Amino acid sequence: MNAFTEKVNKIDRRDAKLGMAHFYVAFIGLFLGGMAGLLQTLVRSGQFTLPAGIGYYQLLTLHGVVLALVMTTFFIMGFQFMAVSRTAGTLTNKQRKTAWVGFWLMTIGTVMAAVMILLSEASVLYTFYAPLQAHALFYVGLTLVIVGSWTGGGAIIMAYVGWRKKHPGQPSPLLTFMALVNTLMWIVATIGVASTVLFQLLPWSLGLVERVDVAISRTLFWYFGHPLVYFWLLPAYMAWYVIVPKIIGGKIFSDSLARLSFILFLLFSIPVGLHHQLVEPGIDPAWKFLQVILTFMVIVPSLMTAFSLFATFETFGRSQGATGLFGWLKKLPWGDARFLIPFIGMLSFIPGGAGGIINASNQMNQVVHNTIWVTGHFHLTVATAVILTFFGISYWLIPHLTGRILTKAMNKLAILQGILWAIGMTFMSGAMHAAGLLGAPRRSAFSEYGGAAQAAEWIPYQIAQAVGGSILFIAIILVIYIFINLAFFAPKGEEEFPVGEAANTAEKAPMILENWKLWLGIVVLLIAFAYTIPFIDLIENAPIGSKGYKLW
Ligand code: HEM
Ligand SMILES: [Cu+2]
Repeated sequence: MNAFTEKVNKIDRRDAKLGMAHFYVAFIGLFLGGMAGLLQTLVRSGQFTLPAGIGYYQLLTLHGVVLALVMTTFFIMGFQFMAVSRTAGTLTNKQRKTAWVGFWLMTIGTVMAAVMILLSEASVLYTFYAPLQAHALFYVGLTLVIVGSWTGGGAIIMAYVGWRKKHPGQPSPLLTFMALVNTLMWIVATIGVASTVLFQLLPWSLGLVERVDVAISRTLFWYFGHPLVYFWLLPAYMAWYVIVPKIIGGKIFSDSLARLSFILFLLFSIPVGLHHQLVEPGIDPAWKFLQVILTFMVIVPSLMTAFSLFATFETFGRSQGATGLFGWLKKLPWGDARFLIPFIGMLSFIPGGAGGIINASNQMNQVVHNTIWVTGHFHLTVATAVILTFFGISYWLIPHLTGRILTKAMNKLAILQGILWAIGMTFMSGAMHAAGLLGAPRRSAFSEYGGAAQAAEWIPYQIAQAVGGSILFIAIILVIYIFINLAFFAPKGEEEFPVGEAANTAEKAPMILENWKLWLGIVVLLIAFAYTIPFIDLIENAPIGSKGYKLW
């Protein structure tokens, strides 16, 4: 590599600062949320009671909000800015300023929401379902987080448009394309949650209106809540499709296939929220059925992804002389944390995805609905597949941004960290799945339910969850230690920002994949098709609504 490309491949210092600001917040959130998670498992084991008047729901709200809403959003925005800066070029001053405005809006909003939770004014869980009613400042805080993410999203859109103007007729760089798709999906999805917060929950908690329509509020929440999980997942897919191939020394299986799968996620992740409301009265089963069918469409790009990734691994192994059915597995760089940790994430997505198909199936959903099985499911998907991939990204991206390197010793520690996480999650999530099948409810502190025999069956699994939670907390301490090392103390040097190339460089991605009028048009049509009549039904048959409740 010559000096010129070296220089081009390094992220500009001003952009690096923007990235690091996001990662500081994300890792502080990880630590606080992880501590809450540990305490939850201890409470649920029956061996521990919370001190100082902390409520279980207060703790659980903190855990859900800080990890699922805040830590993920900050990490993702930071990573996407860096991916765009690396592949479409340094942000312009205007773009960077916009991104900073977004960062500060999100940070102020986060602090407001967190303070309200800590003051015990907002123990409404991260789904903030009405008729539970939080302090208005909690809703204002969440609104600022969303508006901030739109502002940051605006910077990504500007960077994309700028690149396209300078390179007419050319497909955009793959990572930039992917960051753009995720941004567009996020903006369309968050319109739902912003609507319920601004038009329903906020006026209601301010006392401007007395009652709220619960079913409409939940439907708007889940219009957002399902694509939210794809907002978490697609950045992990960016790493799996584009970064991991480069780390192992291989090639991206197909650039066009990767783009097509992202477009399919854009189309099919939004008009499916009713699969979270399968037991909700007031929505005609026909529409639930339709949205379940649309949900299953997402299996197509998921399997395309699995196929591409393993094709990359096998092709690489065989190029290194591997023979036999599985000989290529031996050629993969198992000692490299940047590969191993996201790889464990990919593996956990296999049972995670299978569980998702169960949850989305009407009949099986009746068995697992509101049990702790569901919690087990999303700790496999977001808290393992996605988060391990984020750790894997951090282990090269943080030093890249701070001008340091991941030393051999830190790499070893990182591997230990990833393996501990996987073991802890296997205990915790496995026990959650099992207890859920035995009927144990989610979102519940310890109870013997008046000595009921069924509740006694859950206790061994709750103890296993606490064992898993404790192992996970050790892994959190390790990841924070490594983060601090990479941010402040590791030796100076150049850590690579790996970006893969397609196996077939002659293949030019079809320009129709960048026709946003077309794709966003289809998105709008699908949403209108899936949601218009259910919404008309909900409005026409609206009950008088509910007053607010504070049950804590
Ligand atoms: C130290 C690691 C972790 C531990 C020990 C842990 C533990 C737990 C436990 C025990 C619950 C369920 C409590 C209940 O339903 O009563 C829970 C819920 C939850 N966790 Fe975690 N967790 C961890 C990491 C994560 C991560 C990394 C994320 C997200 C990225 C996450 C997201 C959630 C969410 C969204 C809930 C649901 C909250 C609700 O039902 O309102 N957790 N966690
Ligand atoms: Cu969903």
